[in-house]
Amino acid sequence: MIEALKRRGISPSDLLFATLAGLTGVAGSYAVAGNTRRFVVAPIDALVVRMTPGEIVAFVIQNVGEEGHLLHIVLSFAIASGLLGATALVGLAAGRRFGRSVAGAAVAGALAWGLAASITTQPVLALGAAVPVAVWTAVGTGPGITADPDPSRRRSLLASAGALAFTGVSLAVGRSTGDADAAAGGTTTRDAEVTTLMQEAEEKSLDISGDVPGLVSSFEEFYNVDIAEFDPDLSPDGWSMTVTGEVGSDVTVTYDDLTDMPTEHRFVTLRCVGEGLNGRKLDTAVWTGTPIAPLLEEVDPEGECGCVMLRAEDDYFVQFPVEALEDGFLAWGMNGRSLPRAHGNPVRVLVPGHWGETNVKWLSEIELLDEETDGYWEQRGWHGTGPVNTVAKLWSDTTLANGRIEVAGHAYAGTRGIERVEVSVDGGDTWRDAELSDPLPGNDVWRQWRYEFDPDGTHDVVVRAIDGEGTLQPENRSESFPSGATGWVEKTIGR
Ligand SMILES: Nc1nc2c(c(=O)[nH]1)N[C@H]1C(S)=C(S)[C@@H](COP(=O)(O)O)O[C@H]1N2
Ligand SMILES: [Mo]
Repeated sequence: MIEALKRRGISPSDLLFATLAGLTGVAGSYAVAGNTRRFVVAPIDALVVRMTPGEIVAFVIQNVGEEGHLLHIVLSFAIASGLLGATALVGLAAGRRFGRSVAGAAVAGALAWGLAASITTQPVLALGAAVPVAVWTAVGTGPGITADPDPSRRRSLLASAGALAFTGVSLAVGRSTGDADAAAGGTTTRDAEVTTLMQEAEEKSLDISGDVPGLVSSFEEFYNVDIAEFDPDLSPDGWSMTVTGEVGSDVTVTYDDLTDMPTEHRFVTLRCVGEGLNGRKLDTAVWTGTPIAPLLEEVDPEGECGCVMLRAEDDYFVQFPVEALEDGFLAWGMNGRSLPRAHGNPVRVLVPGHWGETNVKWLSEIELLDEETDGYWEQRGWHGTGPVNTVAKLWSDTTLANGRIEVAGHAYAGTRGIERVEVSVDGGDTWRDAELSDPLPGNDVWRQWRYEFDPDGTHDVVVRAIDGEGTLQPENRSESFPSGATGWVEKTIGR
């Protein structure tokens, strides 16, 4: 293979410097753009996500879980550094041809800049990728190139060490660049009403000894599911959303228009259809926003199928019956702060009682359709646009100081509500009522449950919920794919 490359005029040293240029180019881009969509890897990652076949996505979610993100990020990183490295290869050849390293650096830098700028549409930030590529190309064709096409060992070592150091520094700089509000909450907008609601949730939380989250999940606790690795980084000022498609007339609303509408604060629980039966992708927040219904009335929907497609800035899309939006909510606040980037800043949709996937983040468009079409997850085999399944989680078992065992968790049934949670400590032969937290206001909120018993050897503990319509949670067990996990959570406990 080295022979084949040599015939094309590419030496091992060229490969080394192209690799270093590719690596530092990606690092430089990260330093200036941070963990945002302006980083060269981000749009490539989005493309990889879009092009990965559904069977592979489903397989990865079930067998690899959250770490699955690593797979596409590594691939996207390799593609980005490979492309930038290729521009360095051209530069190295040009440098040698003209006998001047400056010429080579200029060619590589210009190509790398054009590449990064067209991938990210950020001409200025693209310099972050182009400059390191130019520098390492120059070093690779440094003084003496005409006499000796292979730079000395010493120079190669120095260049490699320099590239590593540069990458390290870039990582540190990039981490602080774009990430500030990604995971944590945005600016404080907490008003008295939200404070009161958060207090109410605090007071209604059961006194549980085990490790069970309270009735409101903090920003750190709240689960996160994104199709891409890089969340859109939008500002409320530039944001607008259009209601379009089969409507009398399109309506576009800006952030200011939206926040001028009647404001409400609601407890809403989200649950991901992809989570395991006793999984933790189930959380609750106090959301601040405005009802969607008045906006829909304004456009006068006239689509044949009575269905709607929601679209987002990360190219996510989901389709479901427009009816579901009638109680829907457009939220711009979470737990008294502006929506964090990770949860859809500036505006997300909340659809009461429906699986998490319908709760579109970074909303950009509501399109009334004439015909049903699959959404992002439906194209990949999931059925997660309808109401959630009822579930009672068994999230903790603790031996108390008095020797009794406490079991506890949350129960959720969407808009049906939770009426009762029953616990069996003998594998399902006999059942007792668990203690339940007082219901929070709202029609789409979980409840905590807790149960204490005297241990006697090993116990097969089973837990099941009865929803607000009196329906018992189905016992039959099924995996999350494709319609959400079902069954009673069961755990062997005893010491
Ligand atoms: N734009 C957009 N919206 C999205 C998603 C996404 O990847 N992109 N993921 C969906 C899924 S599958 C779930 S479960 C919820 C998760 O919301 P959270 O990350 O705020 O917990 O958002 C939904 N909305
Ligand atoms: Mo989800």
